[in-house]
Amino acid sequence: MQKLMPEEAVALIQPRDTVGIGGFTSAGAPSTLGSALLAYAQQCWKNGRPLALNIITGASTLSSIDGGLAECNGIRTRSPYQADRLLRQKINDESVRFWDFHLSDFPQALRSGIWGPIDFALIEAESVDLQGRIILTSGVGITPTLCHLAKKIIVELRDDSTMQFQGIHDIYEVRLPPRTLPIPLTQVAQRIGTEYVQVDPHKIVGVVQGNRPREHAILDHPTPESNRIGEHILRFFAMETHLGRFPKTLLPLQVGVGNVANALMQRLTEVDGPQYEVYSEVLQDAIIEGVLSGRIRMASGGAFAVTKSCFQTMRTHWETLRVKTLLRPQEITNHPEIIRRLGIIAINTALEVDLWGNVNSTHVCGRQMMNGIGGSGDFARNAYLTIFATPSTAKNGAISAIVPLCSHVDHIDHDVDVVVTEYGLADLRGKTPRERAVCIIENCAHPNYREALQACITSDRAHIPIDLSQAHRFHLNFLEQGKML
Ligand code: 0RQ
Repeated sequence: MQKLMPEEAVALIQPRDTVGIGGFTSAGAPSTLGSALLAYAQQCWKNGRPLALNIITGASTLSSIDGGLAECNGIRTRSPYQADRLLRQKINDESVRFWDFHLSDFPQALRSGIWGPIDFALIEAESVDLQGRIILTSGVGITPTLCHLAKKIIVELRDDSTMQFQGIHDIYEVRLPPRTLPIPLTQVAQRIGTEYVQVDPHKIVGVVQGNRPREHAILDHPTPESNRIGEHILRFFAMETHLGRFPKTLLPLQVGVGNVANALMQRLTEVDGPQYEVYSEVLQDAIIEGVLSGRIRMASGGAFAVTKSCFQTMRTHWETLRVKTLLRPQEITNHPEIIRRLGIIAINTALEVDLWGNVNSTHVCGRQMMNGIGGSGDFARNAYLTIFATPSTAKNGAISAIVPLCSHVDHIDHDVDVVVTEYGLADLRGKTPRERAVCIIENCAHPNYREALQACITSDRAHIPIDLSQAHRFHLNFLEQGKML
């Protein structure tokens, strides 16, 4: 296999190529190749020949790719998810084409050919042998699918003597219909695949030595609001267990991305209680802490999306972690069949929730893309119990997260069981739309917005008794005056 310098490797890429980046978030993404690709894209831009690539990933990726390439017209099309401020701006001014996609479904979409040929896969690996067996690192995402579909593969080798990833992965690929088979995963800790990704070694056109520092997640400290949200969920879990609707050991938990989700998980892990399991998309800091404290028996995810300090902790306790954690492709971490079979309790974060239980996770005021639906839809539709959490207001109270009618809907009322803010928890199960609205206003809305929300419910007889003339009043106020009331 040919050894290349990073700049030689990325110079193989041509304008308008479709390039897949391995890993999931920045975990397991090839940071040395990312920096070299950015320098190459900047040069192309200066020469009046922007790269304008079609970039596909598992989820969000390196800032050199999403933010960096976006700045120098290096991205023409992007899918399935991103979380970068600058790229978000380009998507919203329509200079980057963005296809927002359920993460579990994205590998199948690639296999189906809808994206056309994939020219390059850029991946990070711990090792690759002459038979084409690749051991990945801290994130999997769509890497196995990319490796199978891409015409050419460039591997960035990152061998870390204090943290050997071999053995942590469970690589299993789903076939295209009509050859699809049941996925034989019935337990969180079960292995159904291989430790490595098998590729045709002839497709590996270059191997680069990784020398750039890893990019790590940045998380804020828990806020009083997120702690209170955690308390409400804990009380709810205790009650459901007392009523015999949850087993004493809970059901496997999935917890979404971001600050609120991490803070919630931290709260769940701090308090005493039985051991439980995690079957999630990303393993953030609080999950690693839970595994190390013994509260979490087993954690299965797609990536270690952790902060720098947590990564250091992982190094110290790697021998414990390597037997209590597993990394799988996103097609498996988020697969509807498995989520339904394992009976996952899914906790995700919303931008806004309406009085009827619909949830908007993606579009501010129904127009401006935030990040994308990610895996939230995979879990929300198929979980045993679906919880959406959000602080009751955003932007110093100018925005209410509880609105009369969502300005965009990602998760429909039928998929949402519980809504929770720092004020309380609304259990929507078995309630009519009118009962739901009252329950959400009384338990979740910020007191400053309760009266205005109440005024949006009409006394006219209707299954969904919304006053349509008020449906988007909050959003229109925000667009006109910068505040919802
Ligand atoms: O803005 O960044 O300018 O301060 O949105 O809000 O409260 O910090 O919340 O980091 O948890 O993200 C839904 C975006 C929440 C995320 C969302 C503004 C707010 C702030 C961030 P600033 P917070 P979080 C997969 C799980 C979709 C994908 C998903 C997300 C910024 O969770 O992208 O769920 N979810 N994947 O001020 C305008 C509103 C707002 C608002 C908040 N109503 N209007 N702005 N903000 N509410 C499954 C897994 O297993 C991982």
